[in-house]
Amino acid sequence: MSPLRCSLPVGAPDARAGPRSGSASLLAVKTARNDLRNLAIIAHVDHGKTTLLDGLLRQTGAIAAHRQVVERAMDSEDLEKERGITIHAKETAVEFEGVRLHLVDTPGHADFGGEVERVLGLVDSVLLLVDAVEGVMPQTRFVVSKALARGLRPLLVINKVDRPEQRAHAVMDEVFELLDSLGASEEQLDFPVVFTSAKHATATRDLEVPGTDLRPLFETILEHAPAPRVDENGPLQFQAVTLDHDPYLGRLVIGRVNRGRLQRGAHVARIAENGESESFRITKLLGARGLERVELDEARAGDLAVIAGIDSIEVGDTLCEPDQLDPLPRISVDPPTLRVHFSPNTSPLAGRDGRFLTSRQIGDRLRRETLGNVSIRVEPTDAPDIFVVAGRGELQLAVLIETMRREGYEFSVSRPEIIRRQVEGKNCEPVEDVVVEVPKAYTGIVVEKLSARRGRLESLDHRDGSARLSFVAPSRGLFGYRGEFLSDTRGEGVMHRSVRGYEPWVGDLPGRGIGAIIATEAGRTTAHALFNIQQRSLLFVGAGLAVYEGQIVGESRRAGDMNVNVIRAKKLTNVRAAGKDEAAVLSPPREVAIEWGLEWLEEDELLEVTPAHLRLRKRILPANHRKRG
Ligand SMILES: Nc1nc2c(ncn2[C@@H]2O[C@H](COP(=O)(O)OP(=O)(O)OP(=O)(O)O)[C@@H](O)[C@H]2O)c(=O)[nH]1
Ligand SMILES: [Mg+2]
Repeated sequence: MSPLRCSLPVGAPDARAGPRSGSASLLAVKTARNDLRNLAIIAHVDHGKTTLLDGLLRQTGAIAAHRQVVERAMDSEDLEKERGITIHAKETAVEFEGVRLHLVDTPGHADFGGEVERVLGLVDSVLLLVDAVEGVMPQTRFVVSKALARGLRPLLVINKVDRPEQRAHAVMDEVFELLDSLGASEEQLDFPVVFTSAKHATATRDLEVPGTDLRPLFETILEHAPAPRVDENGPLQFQAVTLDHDPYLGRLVIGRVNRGRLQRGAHVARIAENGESESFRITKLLGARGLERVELDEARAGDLAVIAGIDSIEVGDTLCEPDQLDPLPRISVDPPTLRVHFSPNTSPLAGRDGRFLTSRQIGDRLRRETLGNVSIRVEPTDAPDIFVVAGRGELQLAVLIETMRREGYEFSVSRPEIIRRQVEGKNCEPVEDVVVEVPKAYTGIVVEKLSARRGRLESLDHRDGSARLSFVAPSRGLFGYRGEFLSDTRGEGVMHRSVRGYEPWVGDLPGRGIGAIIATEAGRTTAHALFNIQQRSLLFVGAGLAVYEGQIVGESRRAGDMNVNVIRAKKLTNVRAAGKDEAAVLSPPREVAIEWGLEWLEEDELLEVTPAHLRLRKRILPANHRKRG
């Protein structure tokens, strides 16, 4: 066993602590904006960040008390509502006793970690939320390491204390240990603690005294979150951190005034990534107030502000006065760990429901994505119609794929592959913290499967009837495991993953192990043909569906691909005894979903994406060509 790590932890301290430096500020007089606090809410997925914001908005009247129950009001995007998770960081502002609090909600899922990293540049402290039952989880570690690297002091919020199984005091210790292990300073270790039930919108500083509203949390923020210390009178410096879109105002650029004042009507210069600058006039300036945005005449240093109507500003750009160019360092986030290839859809069913099909349209759309999404990278390849798209995980790529298909794009996506890096001269690959919670009886199977995938068991705790296992495993070894895990644990297991860093490449790992069932002819599937095949396989298609030669219609129960005719009709002589019965006993097919499909694919296969369909296929469609290949 060699726990040796060519350690490049994801949370390695960032020498560039925050984008709030800048040469001209050396002589500046900084004063505290006591009327303002800027905070990000950070946590592992589902620990209750967005729900807590509902409570804060409601208590300050930003969500009217009489309004119907809104749940997770800040999760305003369609995909966020559908999946019940936050995907993009968003800011809001509430007033409490004359102080304006800018609060930035962040996603807790590891794949969207880049969103957390970039918005930490907007704030002066963080509310670290930890679930009173789950405690410290992999993404807690990630977000804490990023906050510490920026010198931010967390305010600890232990949430969900209404749950009967809560173990808030033990969780406090876990957080202390985490901070300590990540090298927190004395000041950072001396964090204040508030216990909340975001669901009931209550907070208390003393668990023995139940909370009645969120006032104790507001008070803790005013007491412990530092006011921005800024130079309000120096020359303007504003950095664009995120983008948004408003149906009326168009593209919105959200950022922080680092120095000076940003005024409506002012002429400013934008400094782009290549160092070039261009001037324009600020025509629309806004600020968040609750769930709305209001027009402003001026935003002062320390304020988070929104600029509308200027299409050229990109994330990371600095706005300055035209005669005082002083760009802030660009925003840097951890590099992507995973890449896939996007290419035009070449299946025989291509172009039936999409509007944007060409490699040029796909390439343009992907490049547009990178302008707003700092953790996605797009590169051309030697082949003119294939693009490499690199990101932080299958879910992040799946969200991009789903967004594009809803916009009318068609394309194919290859199997994800991990991105290796040279670390200290060694060939390394991304490894992840994997925390698994399962009923005790399933401990054995989980250890067996993850060990085969080169996971290292780091700890095993029993709590009541369940076991909590922590592994470190190569990202590569985890492809395709989620589905297996859910079936191994009869749907009762929970698994959390978060990239931890890089370790030496562990060599080849076993592939999928099961074969694909491949259609040999184009046509419509018949119940009769499928019925015969389903004995030996798990089908991905139902009866009466258009298929083509080379399309993957199911998964075999054993290794090795199998070519089958799925459009075969029943012999005429048997017609009377036929079809209906077979259709009735066809098991429902497994629906092809994006993340699952990406994990399922082998190298010689593709996921075909259209607005209306997701299909799996062989890269080479004719069976006889494949054999020879
Ligand atoms: N019992 C209980 N459940 C809560 C509490 N706060 C949040 N929840 C539930 O936890 C789930 C996740 O809540 P969210 O607010 O979406 O969590 P989040 O941290 O914003 O999640 P991501 O943005 O996806 O990382 C929801 O089902 C909430 O209803 C709480 O205080 N008590
Ligand atoms: Mg959320």
